[in-house]
Amino acid sequence: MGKVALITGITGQDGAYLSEYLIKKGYTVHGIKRRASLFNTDRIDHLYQDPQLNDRNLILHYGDMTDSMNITRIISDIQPDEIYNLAAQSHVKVSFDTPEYTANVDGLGTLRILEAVRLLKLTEKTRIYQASTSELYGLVQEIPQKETTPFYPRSPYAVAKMYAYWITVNYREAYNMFACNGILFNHESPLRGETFVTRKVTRALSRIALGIQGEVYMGNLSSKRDWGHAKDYIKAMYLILQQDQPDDYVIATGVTTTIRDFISRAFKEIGVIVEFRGEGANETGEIIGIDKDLFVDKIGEAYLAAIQSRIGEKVVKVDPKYFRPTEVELLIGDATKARTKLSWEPQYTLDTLIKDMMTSDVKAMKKEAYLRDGGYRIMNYFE
Ligand code: NAP
Ligand code: F7E
Repeated sequence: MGKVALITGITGQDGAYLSEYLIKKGYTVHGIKRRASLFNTDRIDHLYQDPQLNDRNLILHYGDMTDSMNITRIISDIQPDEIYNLAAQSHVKVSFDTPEYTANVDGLGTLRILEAVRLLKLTEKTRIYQASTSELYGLVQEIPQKETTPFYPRSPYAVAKMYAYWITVNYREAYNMFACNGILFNHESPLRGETFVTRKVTRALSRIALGIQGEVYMGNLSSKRDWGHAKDYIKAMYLILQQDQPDDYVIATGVTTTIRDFISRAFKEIGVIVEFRGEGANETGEIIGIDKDLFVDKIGEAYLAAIQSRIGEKVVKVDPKYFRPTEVELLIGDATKARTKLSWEPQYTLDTLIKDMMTSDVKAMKKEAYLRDGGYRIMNYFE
């Protein structure tokens, strides 16, 4: 019989990729979803509809990380072999507005999982993966960051995740539990939440190219992130729980890039050349040229004249409302331990990640443009 996994945060980016990955490996996957006033299972709905995947292998339960009894009951009913604790209020900027809630979900939520496993006497059976984060390094004390680099969290999110990191280590040491931290650096995909910077950019640039958005307002363009693809990173989560001994691992690509450069590369992917000028809140990104063949190939002939008429216009601007009270300026990870001990290797580069995200968002935004125009652009949508 296949293994049983419980994924908290199954409706999020990582939960969606991980659940598909585990079902394909023969797992029965249980997930905790929140009650919402609108449908919130878009990212996993296809798992029910795919005839290749047995829909009985995916079972959803209503729940919330703030509700100890709910979590304990679900774990008691399921008796999982593995728990992947991915649920979190995961937006760093939002954590400054909702610090107590973020601490409750991201910090105490992890304790609730660990304590439920302990009280239910499942410590020998159930392995636990905790979604730790490169945000723990915050004001970095070492470059690049690895498992032994001291933490210096810079947001309520990161401080909550620091509690979760250490309570996971503590339960491992105190109760001999198979509980592990994956210290994952930023990972993105077409399923990334729309308010994280990469997805905000790939959506906005697609809309600008299609003429349905004029410009995009950004925050700090100079911060640097080590971005990988979520499809590569969920494989590391799985590998971490398959080892003989529980341990903590950094998962990263080892390449860091500014937000500014990410925007330039995403524009370049569709044949739009931008140049950045100015500093801080006065910095702007201006269209300085179009690679016609590439633009026609990626976006469509019908949109070419409109984008060419915008050469010389500023399409990226800065709005200080997106600045954070304390910023994490530089992240770059050293995943040597994961590469060596887990044999983990990312398949995607930053350019193939950008290509994947732009292709997906251009397609989605063409559909939006088509619907907005009442079918007028039908030829372009289907080209
Ligand atoms: P995400 O897309 O924001 O997904 C978060 C998930 O948590 C969603 O399913 C969300 O449900 C759920 N959730 C939020 N609050 C909850 C609550 N009170 N009770 C139950 N569920 C709740 O995040 P992600 O990018 O997939 O990241 C997965 C995990 O890895 C998170 O813990 C994140 O902090 C951590 N992490 C992410 C990255 C990254 O770069 N992506 C890097 C390091 C660590 P709804 O769908 O209902 O909102
Ligand atoms: O910001 C800057 C912003 O929100 C990245 C979460 O998954 O990864 C994520 O946290 C950078 C920051 O991700 C905008 O100031 C500029 O320097 O995409 P982000 P994050 O804060 O790194 C870590 C590993 C996690 O664990 C988290 O859960 O981009 N930035 N302009 C902007 N950021 C946003 N969101 N929006 C902007 O307009």
